[in-house]
Amino acid sequence: MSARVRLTMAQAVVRFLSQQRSSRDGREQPFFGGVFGIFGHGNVAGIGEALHAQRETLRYYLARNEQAMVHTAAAYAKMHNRLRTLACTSSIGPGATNMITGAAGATINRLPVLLLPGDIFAGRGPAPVLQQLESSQSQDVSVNDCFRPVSRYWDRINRPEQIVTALPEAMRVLTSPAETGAVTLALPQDVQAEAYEYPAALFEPRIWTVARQRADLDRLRDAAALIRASDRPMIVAGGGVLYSEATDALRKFVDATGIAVAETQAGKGSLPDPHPLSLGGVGATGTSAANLLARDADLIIVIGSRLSDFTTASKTAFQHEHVRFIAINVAEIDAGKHAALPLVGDARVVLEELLSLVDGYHVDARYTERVASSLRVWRAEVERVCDLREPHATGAESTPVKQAQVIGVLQEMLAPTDVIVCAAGSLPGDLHKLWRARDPRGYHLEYGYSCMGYEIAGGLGVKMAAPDRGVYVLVGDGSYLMMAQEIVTAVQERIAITIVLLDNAGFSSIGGLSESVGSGGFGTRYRARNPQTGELDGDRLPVDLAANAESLGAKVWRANTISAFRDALAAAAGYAGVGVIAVPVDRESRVAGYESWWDVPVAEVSDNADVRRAREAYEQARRKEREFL
Ligand SMILES: Cc1ncc(C[n+]2csc(CCOP(=O)(O)OP(=O)(O)O)c2C)c(N)n1
Ligand SMILES: [Mg+2]
Repeated sequence: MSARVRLTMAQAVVRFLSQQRSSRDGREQPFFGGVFGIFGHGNVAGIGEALHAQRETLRYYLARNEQAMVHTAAAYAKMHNRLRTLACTSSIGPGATNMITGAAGATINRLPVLLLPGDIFAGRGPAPVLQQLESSQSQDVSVNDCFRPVSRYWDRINRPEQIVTALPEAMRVLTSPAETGAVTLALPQDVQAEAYEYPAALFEPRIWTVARQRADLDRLRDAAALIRASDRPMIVAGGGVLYSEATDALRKFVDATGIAVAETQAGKGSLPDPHPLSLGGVGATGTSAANLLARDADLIIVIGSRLSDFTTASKTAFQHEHVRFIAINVAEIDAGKHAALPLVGDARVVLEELLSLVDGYHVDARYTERVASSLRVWRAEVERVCDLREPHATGAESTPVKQAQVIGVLQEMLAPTDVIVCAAGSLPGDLHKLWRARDPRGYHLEYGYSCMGYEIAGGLGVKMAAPDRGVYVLVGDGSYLMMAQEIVTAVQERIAITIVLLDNAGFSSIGGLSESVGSGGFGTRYRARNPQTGELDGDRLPVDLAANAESLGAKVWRANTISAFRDALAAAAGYAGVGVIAVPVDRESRVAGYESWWDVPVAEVSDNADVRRAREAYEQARRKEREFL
């Protein structure tokens, strides 16, 4: 019999994790950068004991909220192009279910995270235990079943030997570019502590090679023919370009063919700025340059994108009558969207092979001139929107700073390799339009799940993955209030990040949306209940988020003007801890939409005339939605 080693299930899991490595293009690295966790009775004696004993080989990080630690792991994985991640351990019950939102975010964004929620006793003896969900239909149910739809692999370890097959499966999914997402191994608390004679081979170092899959040759030839036959092609670059490290291949492809590139939120930085063919963001929050070209394009080459409604402007972005799609993607589910010619494979190798097949093709001079002139128009618009002149004083109160101006200053002052991190609110749209990403890793947006609360937790993961880069978290007051506690974790770990907190006393984004659907911004302002009206339109709330950040251990700068913001940014850059720059911004100064739309259904019947008008406009706009079959 082969060598065996007697360990608890938890000890075996931790030992296995510490030995896993990933490799791509010959670059090999440990797959797990550590384990984040919060202990409770459901994991302290099992996984907790194992992490304590093995802390030299796998570092434990104490987080403040279980949802946040999954965001941190996802951000870490994204920054590592999915070649590394963190594991997350929680207790049973609420500690476990707190991770579900993070799991959904990771799976939707196709980012590997390993979740190890504690679970109720497999042996059932003392049931029902504290925090146990009881069912009258089955004893084989726990709250951890809620992870199933948000996990790409889900398993419950009811016997210690089950990990011998479960752990390699977990790794296969985590390291598969096509299948990756949240992987959940629910670990019953009694089984965690149970010993078993494991095969020693389970703990040998393992290298998971992340392959660069090549596309079918016939389809490549068909794609080349489509490109050669097209007059107005355009590329939509998504996150897959970045994960595949295909930015050089993309640049070579467009330099040779003259095809312009528009970017999704996840793909921003695919063709780093400046480049004469970089149109910026596309779709609902796209630039006028990208959206006008998209409207008339006869061929869209989609690379590494899920084609979400923000990218396609709810299927209104592409209006050419005979528009066709080619989709390069590792995942079949994405490669087939919009009836695309599917090139299932890795972005980099597929682009390289496609380039050789379109040798000699180049768009005509009219196309090139059109791209250049639309970019001139767009750049002038960005200048106008980000106007950095100090706002004038109006009466007693000075005009508040506009969010676009804050973005303008950041663009001016940040180094190209610095990373901005953001997820929800009005910022993602503004950034998608206005930001010029000068480095493939410099623009970190979680816009698959757009989860309020990702920002600070995500910034932590970004900085852990790229300690040499400056990390700037851009967060609205609403998102800050949902999840600011990871400032404490960053302070604990001596992780230096700068948080730019844009405070507009509520939801500028959803407030604007509410107005556009006729509901007047109802329920989106942070105001006190007004005893006269009974509504939330009373006094400003006596809330001081800067003081809150300070109390959590951050160094705080308050900036009410552009020049104060500049000074604060310069000071924060030299600060070795968590810095927070609090900027009050004008809720009503929004960046417009450009040649685009987003499908948000408006009430079909209403007593409110504004709603009826909005519904009319909605029905009109929806006619542009296309079915690509
Ligand atoms: C967890 C979560 N809840 C609700 C939403 C819906 N939502 C999107 S943006 C937003 C408001 C964000 O407010 P804030 O962070 O202050 O940004 P602002 O809109 O003011 O720019 C809400 C509630 C969301 N994206 N995530
Ligand atoms: Mg706000």
